Amino acid sequence: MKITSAKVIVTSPSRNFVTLKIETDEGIYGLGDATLNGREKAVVAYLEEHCIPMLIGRDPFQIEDSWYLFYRGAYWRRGPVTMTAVAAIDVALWDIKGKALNTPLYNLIGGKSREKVMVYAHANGKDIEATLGAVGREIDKGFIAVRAQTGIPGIIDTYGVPKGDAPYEPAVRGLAQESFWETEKYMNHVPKLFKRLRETYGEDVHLLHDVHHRCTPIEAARLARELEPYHLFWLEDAVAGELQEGLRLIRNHSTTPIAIGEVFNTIYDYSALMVEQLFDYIRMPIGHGGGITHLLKVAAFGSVYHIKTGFHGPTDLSPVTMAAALHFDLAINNFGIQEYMPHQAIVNDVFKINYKFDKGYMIIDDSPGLGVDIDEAKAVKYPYERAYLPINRKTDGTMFHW
Ligand code: CS2
Ligand code: MG
Repeated sequence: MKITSAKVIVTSPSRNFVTLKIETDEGIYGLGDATLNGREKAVVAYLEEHCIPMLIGRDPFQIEDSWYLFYRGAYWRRGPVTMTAVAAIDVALWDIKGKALNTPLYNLIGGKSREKVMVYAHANGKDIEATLGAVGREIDKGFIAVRAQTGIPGIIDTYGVPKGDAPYEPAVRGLAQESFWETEKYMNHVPKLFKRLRETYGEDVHLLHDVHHRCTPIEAARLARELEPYHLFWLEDAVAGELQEGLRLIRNHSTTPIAIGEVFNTIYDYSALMVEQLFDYIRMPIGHGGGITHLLKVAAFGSVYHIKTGFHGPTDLSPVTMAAALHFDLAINNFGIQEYMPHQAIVNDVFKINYKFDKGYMIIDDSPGLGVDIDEAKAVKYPYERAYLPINRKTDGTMFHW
């Protein structure tokens, strides 16, 4: 079998998505998600100008060699743009192989270790009372794990809490919007939310929270320790991931489980943290972390240190990444949990999906390969529009982490 062509499909049903389609001389094609929220066109150019010419004529079954061709062969390695492009190629090749061998992708990576995948929902509200109600609604839908984010008194808008009733899509069309932040107000308020959540819903529901890179290590250590009585499933992105040793401070002060790495893109972002056991859940998604081939290595390395997966799964990763994640989550032993933010219904006009939510878990069918597809004719109906993620400043104007 030979790769005969490849194309990048950019479409925007509710938000921008970038999909790589690799076609072969046997009529089988594979899909990869190349969406990088707010930087979509950078990945399009990287794929079209620098990757696709090297793909033509290759044997799609040579997945390992292709991975190293596009990693080591790039010379300029790592980074979100490069590794999202590598991921899209990798997942598309696994999709082709599954279709060619007429078997679902999970069978190519060890077969099922479980029948279904535990997922967590997003619940948010403008204040604690609204967030309590939102968590209750997700529990009523059947979720057994819920991430809770709340507005903070004195802060106009904060990460994870949409303005008004529109579904939460952080990237907005037009130029980047500014929000303003005060860590102190946030730190003093969040423990009150989780105290109320445990008082209201008891101990059984898994509760998660995303700090979204906004604490210093010592602030994160204090927050993690103050949340200990509420037994969080995890505290996510407590500090900006660049300062790897910052996680040592959190670990020294608290037993609250730590998740990190949705903005990571290779094992090298994780390896030192794993060896020192400074975190508990791998957030790096298949769509940004070099694909299935690389995440298999990352998850295996993590398993030595009792680290589990907890893949990023927001609406800014396409259904192609969600399907790839679910196959991966079904197969590996050290699976932890999967983030599941349902895409808006209009997305299903373009992407045909083979997975569904069922009482707190996701189930994916046994279609060969990934099992998802894209309708190119429908994709054309939704033209790309540049969108920016917000930027975040301290209230004195200092540029901060969003
Ligand atoms: C968040 C994301 O889901 C999460 O954990 O961190 O929503 C993140 O803000 C977006 O993926 C950014 O595009
Ligand atoms: Mg996050």
